[in-house]
Amino acid sequence: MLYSEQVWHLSRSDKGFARVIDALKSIEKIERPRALNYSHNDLDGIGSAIVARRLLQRHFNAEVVTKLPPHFRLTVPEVQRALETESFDLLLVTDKGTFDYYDDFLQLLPRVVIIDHHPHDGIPKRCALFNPSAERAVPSAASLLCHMVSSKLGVADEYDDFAALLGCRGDFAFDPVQRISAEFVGPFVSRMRERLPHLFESRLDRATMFDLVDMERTALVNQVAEALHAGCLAHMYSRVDESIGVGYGPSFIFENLLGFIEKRPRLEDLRAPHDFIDAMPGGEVLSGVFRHYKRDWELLDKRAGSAVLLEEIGGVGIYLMFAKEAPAMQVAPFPAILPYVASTRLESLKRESGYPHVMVMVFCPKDRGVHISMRGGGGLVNCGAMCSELAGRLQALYPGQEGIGGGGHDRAAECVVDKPVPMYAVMQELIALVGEIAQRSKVLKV
Ligand SMILES: [Mn+2]
Repeated sequence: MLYSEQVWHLSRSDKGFARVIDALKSIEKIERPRALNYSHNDLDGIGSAIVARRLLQRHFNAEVVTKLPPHFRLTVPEVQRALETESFDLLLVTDKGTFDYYDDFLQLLPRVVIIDHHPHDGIPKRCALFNPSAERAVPSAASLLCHMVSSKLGVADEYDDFAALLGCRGDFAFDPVQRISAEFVGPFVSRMRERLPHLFESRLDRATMFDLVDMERTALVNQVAEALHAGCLAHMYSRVDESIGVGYGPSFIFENLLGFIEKRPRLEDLRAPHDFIDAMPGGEVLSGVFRHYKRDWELLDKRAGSAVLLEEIGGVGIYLMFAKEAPAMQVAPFPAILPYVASTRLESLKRESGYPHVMVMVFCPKDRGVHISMRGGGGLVNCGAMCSELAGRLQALYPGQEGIGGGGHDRAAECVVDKPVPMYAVMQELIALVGEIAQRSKVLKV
């Protein structure tokens, strides 16, 4: 199917898509509408914010305020605070989950539009929601969903294409070297491969965080996306290197991408990662951050060398990795670098162990407590379910204790347990949980 056909088909078959288009069109009658966009602070969220901003500005002559807060779910008090000093005609929430209480924003503003690709946590009924992944697992990226809306309205141009492609890359929705794509993003990725083939060509170079199978090769789109991912950590590196001086990495990358687009570079002429970085207004700072990041990656690559096989659950080898994050990432409440390094181990552990699938559980002591990341599982052992079960058990053991939470996707999830819960208690519960699930799966097999 062609991408244009997919968008046309969705606009007819997906009620949420049609509602989002209608809700956006309703600001057409306002002369200079004002829109407030909250987006996720990762690469996909930034791609979404860029496509959304350009759509609102160019098609609706809107004034857009973009916010990329550090936490995932948007809360009512947060929006209330933003509305204390300014008023808006539209609230657009992109790549920030699907929660039923998002309907409550309608008490604050006349129009609320949600564009998201996470499994829902209660479906909002009154605001306009476009989320093809809400009810069943449809891997995609929010920046592509924004691009679909922009395409339907006839606005998306080559720079929106580029921003959406980076978002899809950031969320692991396709792999240019292995030439595979999640089904939903397939038509878009094929179109991009035709238009900008040099971004997809496999090249012999340092493997990036996105090169999970073949460690000898990468592609330009992976290299650029990795530099931008590193840039999102710029504020963490500012704490250890004063010369960086970035207050908040995600906003830094958002502004740099907008500045890049403003110069209207010919994308087909940019042939190396540095052609992109140098074309950004903060290119020099980004280069410095990227150097820190690559050094840290090497350090963590060594630390991640010692994964031990804990158990086998239904044919999936469960590995435990005990390692610290890079020094500058000690205070990060989010998966910074180590979990991505762990992902690059899945393929070699699979080969070594002979299991058809493996899962890596990263046990990472940080200044604030313990951060556990789970990766892999081959769709047989669910990372998100395990992380939320572990968090639930620890919450029951330490009632009233704040800072315990866990959940995520099928093949990538997090569990964070803040101090004063002792590290041994977290380890004990984790091991007990793996033991129980293994036991259960053996009983079921018999
Ligand atoms: Mn996303």
